[in-house]
Parts: sequence; structure tokens; C-alpha cells
Amino acid sequence: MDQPVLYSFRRCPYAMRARMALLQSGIQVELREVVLRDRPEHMMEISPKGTVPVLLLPDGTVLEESLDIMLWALDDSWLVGEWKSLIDGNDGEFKHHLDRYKYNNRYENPLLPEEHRSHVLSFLESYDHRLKESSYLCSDECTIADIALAPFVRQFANTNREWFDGLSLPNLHSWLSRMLEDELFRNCMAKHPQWKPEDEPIMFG
Ligand SMILES: N[C@@H](CCC(=O)N[C@@H](CS)C(=O)NCC(=O)O)C(=O)O
Repeated sequence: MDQPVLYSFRRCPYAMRARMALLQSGIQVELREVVLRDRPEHMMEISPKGTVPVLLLPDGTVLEESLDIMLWALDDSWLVGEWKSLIDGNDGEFKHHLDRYKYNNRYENPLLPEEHRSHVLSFLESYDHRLKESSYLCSDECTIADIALAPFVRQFANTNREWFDGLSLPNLHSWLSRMLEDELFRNCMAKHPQWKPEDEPIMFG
């Protein structure tokens, strides 16, 4: 195996951030598109927890957390400011409320969807505040925090686009549009059929 192998799922926000980081770094990987209800045997062998993304390196190392894949792909110039606490907040509280807002009936004893939405809103207000100071979350350049958070803010926005667009958060709106219109995001959203072991490799990057 000469190239890393990435098990990915196009619509997964964790996989999106990993694909963006890999594209940004210019590292080419073999992309294997996963359908979550029909996960490949090989992926489950190397990463029994069964989540995507998973990156298998040529030396056999397995990276099974999107943040580890981003940190492996990006050089230190991408780690700026409070990137770690922003990602922790996103992957923790933000994601918790996003899921319960979007898929409220899948959870036992959730708050009302609107209450979960309000919790997410307080994060968005703090992002908007930051984006008043700089073009991106931690600096005037795009950094790891922007790549890591944008797919989740996008998912929240798309849950009720009209409501999101009506918020008075101009800096956040402009940031999200810039992130989603960027080539990096558009290229990371290319469509691929479900991977089968007998397929010719699809190279990504
Ligand atoms: N902490 C993991 C989370 C990855 C994750 O939860 N991915 C979802 C898809 S968006 C998944 O694979 N879920 C497994 C399932 O739904 O069974 C990471 O950052 O990579």
C-alpha cells in the first residue's frame, strides 16, 4: 500500500473536515465511500468502533478520529489561537444540542427542539462576535478551527435555512458563505459511489 486509505462518508461533517484538511495539505489518499448501514469489513477490522472518517496510513497506523486526521495532515501554521477550545466546544456541547434540535424524536427526554436551538444559538453569537474582530474564527486567515467547525454550522443552518438566514449574525453569515463557496469545500463534496473491495481505487486529493 503506497497511499493512505480514507474511509469516508460524503455527508458526515466529521469526514468533511478530514477531507478538507487532506485536500488542503495536498496529500493524496485512496477514498473509500462508506454507507453506514453497510460498513466495509476491512474498515471494521482496523477500527471496530465503526465511525467515519478512518485513515489507514501505509505503515499500518490507524487514525480513527477526525481531529487526529486533521492534525496529521495540517502543519503547525494552521493551529492558531483558541482552536482547541473552539473544537472541543463544537464536538461537545454544540454537537449535543445540534443533534437534539435536528433529530429530537430519536432521544429520550430531550428538551424541546427550540430549547436545543437556543443553546446552539449562544455558540453562533460567540462566533459572530469573534468574526467581527477577524475574517476567520482565530485570525484573518482560515485555520483548523474554521475547517473543523464549518461543516457543523452548515448542518445547523440547513436544518431550518429560513430561520438561520433571519438571524442578525452578519459576520457569521458571511463567514459560512465564504467557507462553503471556497474550492476546498466544494472539492471535498465530490460524489462517489459506495466502495466495494473489488473496485478500482478512487484517488482523492
Ligand atoms: N469523534 C468521531 C465522530 C465520528 C462520527 O460520529 N461519525 C458519524 C457519521 S457523521 C458515524 O460514523 N456514526 C456512526 C453511526 O452512525 O453508526 C470523529 O471525530 O471522527
